[in-house]
Amino acid sequence: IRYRFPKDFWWGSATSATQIEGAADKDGKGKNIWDHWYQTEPNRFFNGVGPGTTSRFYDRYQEDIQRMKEIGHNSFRLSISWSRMIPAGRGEVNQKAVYFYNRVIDELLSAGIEPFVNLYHFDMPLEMQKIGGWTSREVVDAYVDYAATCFRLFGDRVKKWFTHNEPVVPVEGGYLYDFHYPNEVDFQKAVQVGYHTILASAKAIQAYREQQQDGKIGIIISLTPSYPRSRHPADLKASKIADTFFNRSFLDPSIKGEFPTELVDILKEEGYMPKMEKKDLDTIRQHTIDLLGVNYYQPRRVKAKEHLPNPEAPFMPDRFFDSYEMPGRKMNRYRGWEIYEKGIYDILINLKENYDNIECFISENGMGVEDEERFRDENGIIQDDYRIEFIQEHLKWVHQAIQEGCNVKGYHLWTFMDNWSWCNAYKNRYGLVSVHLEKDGERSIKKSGQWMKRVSEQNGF
Ligand code: BGP
Repeated sequence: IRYRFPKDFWWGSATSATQIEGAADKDGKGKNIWDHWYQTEPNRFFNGVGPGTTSRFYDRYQEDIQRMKEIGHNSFRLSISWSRMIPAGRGEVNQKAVYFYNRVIDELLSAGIEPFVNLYHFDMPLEMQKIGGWTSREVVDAYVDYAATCFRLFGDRVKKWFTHNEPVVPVEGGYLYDFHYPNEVDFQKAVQVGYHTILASAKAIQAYREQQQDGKIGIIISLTPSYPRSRHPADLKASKIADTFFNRSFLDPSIKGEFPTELVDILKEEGYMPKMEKKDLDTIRQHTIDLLGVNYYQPRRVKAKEHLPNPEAPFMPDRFFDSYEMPGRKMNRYRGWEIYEKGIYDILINLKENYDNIECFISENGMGVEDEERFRDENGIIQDDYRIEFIQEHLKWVHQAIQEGCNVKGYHLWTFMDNWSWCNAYKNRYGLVSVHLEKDGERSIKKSGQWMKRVSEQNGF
């Protein structure tokens, strides 16, 4: 074994409730924004396939957990669906949801798999969106109550909690670039949403500690390391601003308890400061995370702006930089994302050097590929060698970072089994296990799943 990982390394995968559970209107679940958006605009992104059509983990979790065990997982990330737990977002708790999540947690534990539980994965309850979603302070309070309820109900067995997955995505998708509900373009709202998410995270952490829970609590952030086109000062500056907007605006408050001054200066100067209450900044300062989840898919390539921004156009972060397509870059052409393995190492080194070497793990990394059925061999196994190579090349860099002292505790792949996705339904498949939708969701372990089994059993490759 050439690449050996530290003892007790977390090997597993990540999922989210909306993407795998199905049972979208079963057993008292309330609607969330995805159920609603699909109902009102089924062909916008979803190719006519909505969040009701998933691998049906809700009904099939027992066999799926057995499969996780079979491929060597010692840990697994799921999210709790807020609108399943508390259908209206606040108020009454749905006992059938409590029963379901209890069963999943217990089943995981008895299979020797540690549950990592995330509280918010893009799935705002519709009733909460109606009063403004994350733009609303009331929603922050409702979220904190929901979080506290989950800690109380499941905290005896769940010891790794996360307040949000990728808080930048609802900001970008919902309020800047139009790919998440409510698909508005409004920089002021975007700032408010980002701010409230961080505040909600700090308040949930506070609630967790007030309950004297003995696990760890953190946040999952997608990091897109920013690389300038050249060492020219204008390119360097553009890259730094992009990094501040998309990475540091969530990393800094989560770990250091404060927003980057560069960001605050821009917001002040441009007149976009969020609405805040007096004690908020103290709350954010006092309740920082124990553990960081890093999602990494792609880098951000940046150059100085070539043309002055149109002053009439709505204010956007990219009025400070242009994106840049590096010649010769490696692409995942299905998703349109660049593949740059060393990015994962650069992220980890940055955390070591600038964020106190916070305890972290790779909470998502993965490769979506279209039409994988064409790779199914005569034994029914999908020969996804490209995925094995993708994982392996990233793991080499994670290994290197560990050799250099980075505090990395695990690697979770996106994702366990092929799932429904926000903007392309089932077009791209990411799983270690395939899900055959035409054959009633039949599962089969891909070659990458068998490979992951060996990697986790040998703790390396
Ligand atoms: C991350 C999300 C996941 C997942 C993944 C793949 O940003 O946390 O929910 O969907 O990206 O992206 P996609 O499904 O859009 O290809």
